[in-house]
Formats: sequence, C-alpha cells, structure tokens
Amino acid sequence: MNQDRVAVVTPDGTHTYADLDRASRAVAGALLGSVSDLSEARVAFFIPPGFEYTAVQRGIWRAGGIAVPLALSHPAPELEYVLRDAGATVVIGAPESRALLMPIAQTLGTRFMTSVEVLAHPTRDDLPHVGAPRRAMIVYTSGTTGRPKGVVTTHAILGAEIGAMVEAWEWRPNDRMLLSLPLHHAHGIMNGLLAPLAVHATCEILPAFDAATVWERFGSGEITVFTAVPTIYHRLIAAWDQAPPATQQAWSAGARLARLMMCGSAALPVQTLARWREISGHTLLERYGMTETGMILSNPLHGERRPGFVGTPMPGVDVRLVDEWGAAVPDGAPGEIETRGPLVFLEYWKRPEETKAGFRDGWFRTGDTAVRENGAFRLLGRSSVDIIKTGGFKVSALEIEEVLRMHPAIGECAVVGVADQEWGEKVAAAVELRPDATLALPELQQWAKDRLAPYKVPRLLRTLDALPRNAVGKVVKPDVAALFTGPPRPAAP
Ligand code: MCA
Ligand code: AMP
Repeated sequence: MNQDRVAVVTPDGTHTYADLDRASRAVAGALLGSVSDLSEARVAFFIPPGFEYTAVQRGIWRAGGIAVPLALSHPAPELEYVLRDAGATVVIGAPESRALLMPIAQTLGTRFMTSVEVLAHPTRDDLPHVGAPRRAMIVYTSGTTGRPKGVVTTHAILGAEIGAMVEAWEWRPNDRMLLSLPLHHAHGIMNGLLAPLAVHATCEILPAFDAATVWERFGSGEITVFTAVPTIYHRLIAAWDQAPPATQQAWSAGARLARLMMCGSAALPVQTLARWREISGHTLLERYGMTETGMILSNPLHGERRPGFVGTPMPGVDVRLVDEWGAAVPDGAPGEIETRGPLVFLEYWKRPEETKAGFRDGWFRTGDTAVRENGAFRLLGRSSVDIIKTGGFKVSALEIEEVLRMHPAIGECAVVGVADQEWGEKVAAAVELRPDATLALPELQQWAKDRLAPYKVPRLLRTLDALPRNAVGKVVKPDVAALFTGPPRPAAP
C-alpha cells in the first residue's frame, strides 16, 4: 500500500496513512512506557472526531489495549460510570477536557493523559503481537436492564464486521467518505471510520454534524459515500429547503456525483426517503444493525431498494425470525430477529449473566421484530417498550426513570418514547409529584442535563395525580404514551 495516500481529512488538514502509522506508534509508545504489552488494559479516550481520535484508537490497539470511546456530550456522572464499569487504567483526553476528566480520574485512580502528550511521544517500533482473538473495543449501549452495558468486540469480530460492509457496499481505495456522526457509537466508528480506512480510502471527518457544511461538501462533488441516521437526513432536507435556488442547484448537482448514500440506526420514514431522492437523486440504502451484531441486514447496492424494508442478510451473516419459543416463523409472519456468525459480539463486559440471557441456542436475540416478505425483511418494532431510539441514539427508559426519581419534586415517574418526525422518538416523562411540589419542563431539563446525556433528557413532561396503572399496580406504558399523543389533559395542581 502506498503510505502517501490520504487517510483522514479534517478542517485542520490532511493526514496520510504514513502519518497515521507514525502517530499511532507514538500513542502506543506513550501507553506502553516500560511494559511490552498492555494485555487488554482498558484505555478510555475523549477526543473529538478527527485525526487525533483515529491515531489514539489505533495506538491503543497497537499497544495491545482495549479502546473505550467516550461520548463528548456526556456529563461527568455518565463518564464516571463508563470509566468505572470498564475499569479503565488510563483516560486520554483532548487538553480542553482536563477540567472535566481530571477529577473523575482522581476519584477512580485512573491515569489522565492529554492527546497532545501521547501524540508527541517518541514513536515505538517494538510493538506487541496482537492476535485476532484479543479484545479490541468496548462500546457502551443502553439496554432494557438499567445502566448501559459495555459491548465487547475482538479484533476478529471487528474484522468480520468491516469485511461484510466492504464486500456488500464495495468499498474501494478511491472512495471518499464524509463522516459527520459521533464516534462513541458503532455507526460512526464502524461504518463511518473503520470501513473506509480498511480499504485505504479517504475519510473526511467533521468535528460535529452541521447541515450547511455537509451540503457544501456534497456540493464539491468530491464525496463518494455518506452514511447517517434519519434525523440527519431530516435536518439536511430542512437546510436544503431554506437555501436559495442557486445554492440548492449546486448542492444537488454535487450530491448526485456520490456513488452511495446510506441510512440506519433507526427507521427511515418513507417520506424522508422520497424527499431525499427528489433533492439528491439518491435512493437511500437502508440497512439494519446493532452495536452487538454489526450490520446484519441491508438493501442491495445494485438492485431495488424497497422503501420500508431493510433488505437481506449481509455476507457471512445468518438471520432468522422466531416466535417466543424460538421456533422459526413462516414468511409473512412476524418474529424476533435472531442472528449468529462471526460478526456477533463476544460478551457484555463483566456481565456473564446478561451475556447468557442475550443468546438462545447460540443465536443472539436482537429484541427487534420483523417480517420477511418476498425474501426481504421489514422491521415492525421492538419487543421492549423501554428502549427508545431518539436521533439514532438508543436510550433506556428505565435508566432515565432511575435518575428522575432522584429529583426532589418527583414521587414516581414513567418514561416513554413518543413518535416524532424529526427525532424518530422523543423522550417523554410522566410524573407524579410529591405533595405540594411543582415542576416545569425547563426546570427538569436543567436539572437532568447535569446527570444525563443530552439525548436522554426528557423533551416532553406531563404531571399527574396518578400514573396509569393496571389492576396489580404496574404502570401501563402504552397508556402513558397515549398521554402525550391523545388530547391534552389538565395538569395536576
Ligand atoms: C440532541 N437534542 C435532542 C436530541 N439530541 N433533542 C431531542 N432528542 C434528541 N435525541 C437537542 C440538543 O440537546 C439541543 O438542545 C438541540 O437538540 C439541538 O442540538 P443540536 O446540536 O442541533 O443537535 P445535535 O446534538 O447535533 O443532535 C442531532 C444529531 C445527533 C446530529 C442528529 O442526534 C446525532 O449525531 N445522532 C446520531 C446518533 C448515532 O450515531 N447513533 C448510532 C448508534 P438545546 O438547544 O436545548 O441544548 S449505533 C446504532 O444505532 C447501530 C449500530 C446502527 O444500526 O447504526
Ligand atoms: P444500538 O444499540 O444503538 O446499536 O441500536 C440498535 C438498534 O437500532 C436496533 O436494535 C434497532 O432497533 C435500531 N435500528 C438499527 N437500524 C435500524 C433501521 N434501519 N430501522 C429501524 N431500526 C433500526
């Protein structure tokens, strides 16, 4: 491979594969110090999407460590939870994160290093041999049970997940990806960053999503591949609609030169797909995956992409639909998606019971329901009402409820997802107040944002005398959701 090829482009500059090799050997040298192998030590990192992120991620791997990406938007309690749960020995942060991370690191006895410091370290050549079965990454994802769980993948699993995408979507060295997703989740990390780098293509990385910047980059005609969540396409459509006609024309003309635009992480509304086709000329390729499984279903690169469908199994992936007892359902009948094969994660970090519960006869149970029609899968929903997808982020209603119960005005509460055009679902909280307490949404949001990631903060609030409950006193979530979609009810005094 020609090391002078461009690997990463950021607003600050252009970085070749040789630069990436050098920088990652520097990071590995800084992390290894006097040892020869990190031997799966967890190294967390809090770095904006860009070249430094990429170099630190590789450096951790080259030193034999497990990379634990942290979310830039998370407040201290969420970061502390991840660092503690992962047992991180080191956390690498951009210099401006020192004030946020240092106190947490001190509490936990974790070493804090700045990205500047590790990248300036002399490069190291005697790096350990890191075999495919080694653990490589832990990505935290919300589940039905309380706090987020660490999804562990090995180098072999990452390789299989990347290989399937490269094959299905025909990644080539002359591709240029535009990446505008956060890099603490699988969509951005795997589909956005690692797939293009695996074939020595170029990844153009934005520090954060911005609709006008994305359109300008499309307008250049240089971008060949793009991937995003439905909320991002919704925002891009809104930005296009507001632009002057000449700008619209230039943006659309450039976008047409791309070879592939993909969507996933949440259901793509058919109207978004249709409108995007009108303004960009692209029929979005919708695919389905999970942090635990990589990408397992995809519409075809060549051939018909059916609106509302997520296609057929990715290369090397087994997918089946089963009833509640694990028996295969016939075509046309709804069933839970189960999958097996080399892409499936190794384990939930330090949670053997939950790992075991996630599988049935060697098949991973996704919790998503689908139906197969003429060979292609159509998603119907999730088996748990307590999982909410908002802006492409998966959040746990139970986790949010646990935090909200700590609010002094809240006696009891129930959190649900409410359908929304822009966000897919919005986080909504129904609460029973304590005697004589009052609570307004802005006040609740202000309180919650110090404790929860921004996308877990409730966007809707109803205060009630009593939550809807069944005969045994259990809160009935569909009835709670109806509070937000039905006619407005008078608030509790
Ligand atoms: C942010 N805001 C929200 C949400 N997120 N409001 C409601 N629901 C949300 N989910 C608020 C912010 O706090 C802010 O409020 C206001 O919206 C505008 O913020 P802005 O900065 O414009 O929005 P943003 O923070 O940029 O978020 C929009 C986004 C983002 C770019 C669409 O949600 C995003 O990057 N989503 C991608 C998620 C993702 O990568 N998922 C992949 C998971 P205020 O102004 O009051 O502060 S992996 C996965 O699902 C699997 C593997 C798969 O299949 O891909
Ligand atoms: P995560 O845990 O963040 O990896 O999210 C995985 C979940 O995202 C899946 O279990 C699905 O519920 C959802 N998801 C991913 N892709 C799609 C899609 N194309 N349509 C609907 N839901 C999706």
